[in-house]
Amino acid sequence: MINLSELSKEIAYALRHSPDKYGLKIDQYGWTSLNDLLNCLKATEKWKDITKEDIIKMIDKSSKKRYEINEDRIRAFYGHSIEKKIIKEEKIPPDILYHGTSDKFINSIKSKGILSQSRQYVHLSQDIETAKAVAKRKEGNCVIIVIDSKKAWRDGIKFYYANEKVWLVDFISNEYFIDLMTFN
Ligand code: HQG
Repeated sequence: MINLSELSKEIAYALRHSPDKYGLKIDQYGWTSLNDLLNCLKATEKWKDITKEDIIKMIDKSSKKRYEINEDRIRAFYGHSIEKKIIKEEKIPPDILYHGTSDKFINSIKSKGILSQSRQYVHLSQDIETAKAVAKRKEGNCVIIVIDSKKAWRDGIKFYYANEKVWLVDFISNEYFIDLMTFN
């Protein structure tokens, strides 16, 4: 039986962080060859029986929309940390967006703004539930920062669309923080 969650993590590693380790070339929009990815996984003991259908199933069954297949290509919608910046589609954001984080980071975020850290973009959530899920991945209490994306966009900040729940931006200054909500 293929463990779909482990498969998703392995593919995240290959498409977002370390394509070189898999011998994959990622183009400027994040695409790579699905066959190359399959062949490289099949060469390992763990994934020797993997099929294209397993990858399709993993994408379909996941609660998060992380990957997209287009004919013989696959890409991750967000999360990249590779050196070459992935070009994302610029879009007008909703008036309000959210950033889920940990109370451990909040003092630094309050003074420096939201930084992309090891990733190419800052990740923002479309709704509070999504932001909570993002925050829960981190140690500590969840903090949700409410962001005035309408004002930021009017000020010329570019917003990029990742999927229905995830928006990307290069940096969010603390002047756009409307509210902070803390959860245990
Ligand atoms: C924090 C997952 C101190 C930031 C999620 C975050 C998302 C600061 C952490 C996607 C800071 C980076 C991305 C500052 C930001 N000082 N800390 N000035 N500015 N931070 O994992 O947004 O499941 O790189 O708040 O669901 O948590 O992988 O980013 O806590 O959509 O598909 O630095 O990854 O999706 O953490 O998560 P991350 P993220 P997947």
